[in-house]
Amino acid sequence: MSEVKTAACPLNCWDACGFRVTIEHDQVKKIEGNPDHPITQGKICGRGRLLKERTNAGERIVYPLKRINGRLERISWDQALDEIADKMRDLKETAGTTSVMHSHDYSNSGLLKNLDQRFFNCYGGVTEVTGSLCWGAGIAAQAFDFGNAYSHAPEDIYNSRHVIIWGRNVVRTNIHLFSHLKEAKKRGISLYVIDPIHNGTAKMADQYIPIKPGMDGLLALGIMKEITRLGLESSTFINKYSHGFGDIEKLLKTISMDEVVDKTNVSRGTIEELAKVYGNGPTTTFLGLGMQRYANGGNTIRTIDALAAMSGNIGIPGGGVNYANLGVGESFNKKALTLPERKQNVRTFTRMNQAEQILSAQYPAVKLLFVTRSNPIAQVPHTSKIKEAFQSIETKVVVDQFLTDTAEMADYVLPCTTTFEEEDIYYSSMYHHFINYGPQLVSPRGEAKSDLDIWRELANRLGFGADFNYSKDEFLKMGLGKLEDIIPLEELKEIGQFKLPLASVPWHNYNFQTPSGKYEFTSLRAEEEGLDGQIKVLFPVESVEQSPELANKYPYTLLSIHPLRSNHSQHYPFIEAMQDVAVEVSMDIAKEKELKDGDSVYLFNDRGELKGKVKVLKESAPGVINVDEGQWQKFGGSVNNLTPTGESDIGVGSILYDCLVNIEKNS
Ligand SMILES: Nc1nc2c(c(=O)[nH]1)N[C@H]1C(S)=C(S)[C@@H](COP(=O)(O)OP(=O)(O)OC[C@H]3O[C@@H](n4cnc5c(=O)[nH]c(N)nc54)[C@H](O)[C@@H]3O)O[C@H]1N2
Ligand SMILES: Nc1nc2c(c(=O)[nH]1)N[C@H]1C(S)=C(S)[C@@H](COP(=O)(O)OP(=O)(O)OC[C@H]3O[C@@H](n4cnc5c(=O)[nH]c(N)nc54)[C@H](O)[C@@H]3O)O[C@H]1N2
Ligand code: SF4
Ligand SMILES: [Mo]
Repeated sequence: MSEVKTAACPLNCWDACGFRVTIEHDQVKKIEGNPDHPITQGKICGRGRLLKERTNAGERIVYPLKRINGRLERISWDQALDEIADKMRDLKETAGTTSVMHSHDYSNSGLLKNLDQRFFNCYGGVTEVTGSLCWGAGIAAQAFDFGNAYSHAPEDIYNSRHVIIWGRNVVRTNIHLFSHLKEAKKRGISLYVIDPIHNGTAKMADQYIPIKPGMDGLLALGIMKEITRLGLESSTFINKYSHGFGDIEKLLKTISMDEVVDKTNVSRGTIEELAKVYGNGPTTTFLGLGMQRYANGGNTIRTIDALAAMSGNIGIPGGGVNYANLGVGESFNKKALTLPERKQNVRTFTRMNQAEQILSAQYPAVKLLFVTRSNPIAQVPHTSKIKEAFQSIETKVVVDQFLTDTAEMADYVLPCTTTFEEEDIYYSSMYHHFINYGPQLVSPRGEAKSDLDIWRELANRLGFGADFNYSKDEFLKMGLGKLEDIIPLEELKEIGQFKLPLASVPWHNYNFQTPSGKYEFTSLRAEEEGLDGQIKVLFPVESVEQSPELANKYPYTLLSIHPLRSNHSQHYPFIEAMQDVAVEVSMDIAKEKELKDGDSVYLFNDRGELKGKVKVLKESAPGVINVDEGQWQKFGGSVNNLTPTGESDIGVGSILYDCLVNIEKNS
């Protein structure tokens, strides 16, 4: 007998889809888009569908493993949990709780996944990772400018005259926005794509603008200068609702249009056209995360925000700078789940720099590492460093479903359930306003346990079992907090998804969450934090402008964008065509190095090297190479062998794309 149930996608993604899952004999048979989910409308991507393989695959880890004589061998849960709890108890007494480190990310967007932090906080507080490989610089930028990062409701796009896709790979990463772009085009709304790589979205654009990596801030300044020359700025917005525009005017005086053209790879004519596009709105901008993964990333986003603001595109239907939708995550009561007040000690390392910090930590040294919801060996920059750091830790515990590059290094691997084997509420603070409910649909494979049950059993052994003595429903209600007043858990379970009551046009009342209550071209909050609140001209750290000698040795910019068919490292094992390193190179590099499709090459810089096969990019900015992120060691290795561990100017973000390399043919 087969049954079709409503469920939700747990993957870290803009779209947070609703599913219809066919179950037969306690097995997942088919995953489709939920036609009744207002955003999903029956359409999902291959990553969602492959969650079936991720549940049913033979390669799944379904028993606890322990390294014995160098090999990972099956042991019982009792043995694994007893030994880990003994170690934690011992460390608490001898070295202090911060000798335990928790390295995690957000691969599963379930609300209950936050309970890992409850566990470590109740234990007494550990060494935590902070900052973001993903979007930190942009979040900080929008916090300075608007006071928060909110997006317009998806359907507001039809109020726009022009749409700018700026560094977002929509066709790959945000497929439901792509559907809206197609419809918007049909309705005569014009579409511009600004990206170093001519991606699938660019194919559909009225104009594709191949910007040089990391130069978007300078381009935005050029457009603002042109807007003021044409008198297209919004004096109402500037005078009534903003603070600090004088500083922008001063800065624009110092900008030479020739320099803008030269450094951005964007022509004078295109800059004028973009000035008219912003000046004759409503114009909506969809920012991706690509252009803020640079040392100047925060300043870049702030400059683009300023462009949209001074041209009067903020707070109006059809306008906005859509980057993130933090209102979604803020709607939950996460503190009730994580109990931050329970930690007595804490030490923080950054996600980017955890390797260096582990290696230099002394008081106390890191003795026990927990990795959950992440695969740092593949996803964190500078692979050789992070490997060296993890190797230096006595005991490593990895909670995962598969034997990833990180799990391969573990002393204990604890098998966790997949999304269809557990119940949760799923959401993404990136695009739309819906939250989704996902019920447990099948029994856990083998002996896999949910993350929550693992924490619960360890807590019982460590003497704070009472903090986990709640049912799943009680935890879900705790996390829903005030939301329960408008959407009781039972009702959410029944309807499957719920639209949060968030503004469809953020800042429509011009009440910004900044210190002045206005839009801040110069940020008072930044000044309060002891930073210079002004927007500037800043360049990537690995660029001709900032590091001419390095650029001489390593003349090309290496991007490492998100793969089409995998969510980061999660789907590579199931797609044979992905099990090779593809090195995409711009035409000028191909010409200079005499490269053609299929040639074996290696990329290198001072941090490492990576081998792969060439694919020439037909259209792109010059001097650009791309290798998609997420590749496994056994299929050729992660692009992070080459990437830098530096931090963005603001927001403790990664600078993964601020990376120079050279390339040679394999002899
Ligand atoms: N298929 C797929 N979808 C995903 C994911 C996945 O792994 N696979 N991951 C999800 C997650 S966690 C995230 S954070 C999002 C990310 O979503 P996106 O931001 O759309 O994706 P990225 O791959 O980070 O990069 C976006 C684009 O930035 C461009 N870019 C790079 N440097 C620059 C620059 O200097 N200027 C400009 N203008 N553009 C630049 C790249 O060429 C790329 O087209 O995607 C989510 N969706
Ligand atoms: N070079 C380069 N590196 C990048 C990026 C880039 O653009 N370029 N992008 C960065 C970005 S935006 C992000 S968000 C990060 C993502 O980095 P990660 O989140 O580390 O990447 P994933 O491959 O999604 O790894 C997640 C792991 O979590 C496991 N997992 C899935 N569900 C669960 C669960 O419920 N519980 C537990 N315990 N484990 C689970 C999966 O099996 C997988 O092994 O990568 C960053 N790294
Ligand atoms: S990965 Fe994203 S687009 Fe694909 S099914 Fe999941 S939420 Fe939808
Ligand atoms: Mo991300």
